Amino acid sequence: MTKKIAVINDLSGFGRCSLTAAISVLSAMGVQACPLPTAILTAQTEYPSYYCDDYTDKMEYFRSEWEKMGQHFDGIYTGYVASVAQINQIFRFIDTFDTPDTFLLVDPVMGDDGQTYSMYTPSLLKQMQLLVQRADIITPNLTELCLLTDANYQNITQMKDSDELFSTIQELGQQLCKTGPQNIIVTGIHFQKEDGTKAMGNLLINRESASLFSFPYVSGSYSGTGDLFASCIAAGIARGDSISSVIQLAGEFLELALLDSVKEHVPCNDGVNYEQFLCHLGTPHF
Ligand code: PXL
Repeated sequence: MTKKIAVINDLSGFGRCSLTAAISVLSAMGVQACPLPTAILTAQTEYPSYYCDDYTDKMEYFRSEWEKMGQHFDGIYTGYVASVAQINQIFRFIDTFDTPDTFLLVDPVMGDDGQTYSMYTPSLLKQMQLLVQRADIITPNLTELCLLTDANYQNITQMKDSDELFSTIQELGQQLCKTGPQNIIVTGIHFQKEDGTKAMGNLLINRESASLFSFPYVSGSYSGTGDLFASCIAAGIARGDSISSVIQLAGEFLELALLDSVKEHVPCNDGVNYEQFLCHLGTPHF
């Protein structure tokens, strides 16, 4: 049976992020995406100008209609949220559809590179912290991990010793594991390898241990890469891949897309050239 994931995210015309990323990645990985749009935007919010049609009031229709249909999901996957009201709608959705055989992946989208996105407010963070506690797996970048744990981003990114850096991040992640998700993948950690080369790491943290997946560093902070990564993880879990193998697969997929985007001088707001590499995601990895 084809696995099914409810994807709660916005639809942005430009930026190759949110639902655009999720629907294409899930489909390429053989998983059905059931989109619940939180907003429809002409382009993601980092562009200098965009128009946003907010769907918060429509979210309840999706929940109640899907309940009437008797739908069941193998996974629920949430991404960018524009407001506290949207997170409250997500709680209602989870109360209806998060059964014991459903996993909940929360990508706590709030910022990047030490900066928060324009929708961020302290009350949104509080509500996101509660949502994270309900999740089975979360995929924060380092900025979002620091927000969730009230840690100092500057102090952490200034650490030169990568052992110290990773053990600090592991401790923060395990702090979150105590009250919530069994697995945390901290994405986009910049560090220096022993041979002095720059690298980009994803750290998988659970209550007992942590493991690092490292990839060559590619310059530039592109829109949607976090969404593409989380989408790979959601689809991988649904189709039965091990978490480690799907982190590796997602990292290789993003590396190809990033290298091509740098070569083609793609503007960061446009997101990465990933479409031609979707075919790499097709085979399950156990
Ligand atoms: O990729 C995260 C994201 C998703 N959706 C919208 C955004 C952003 C990041 O800025 O603006 C609308």
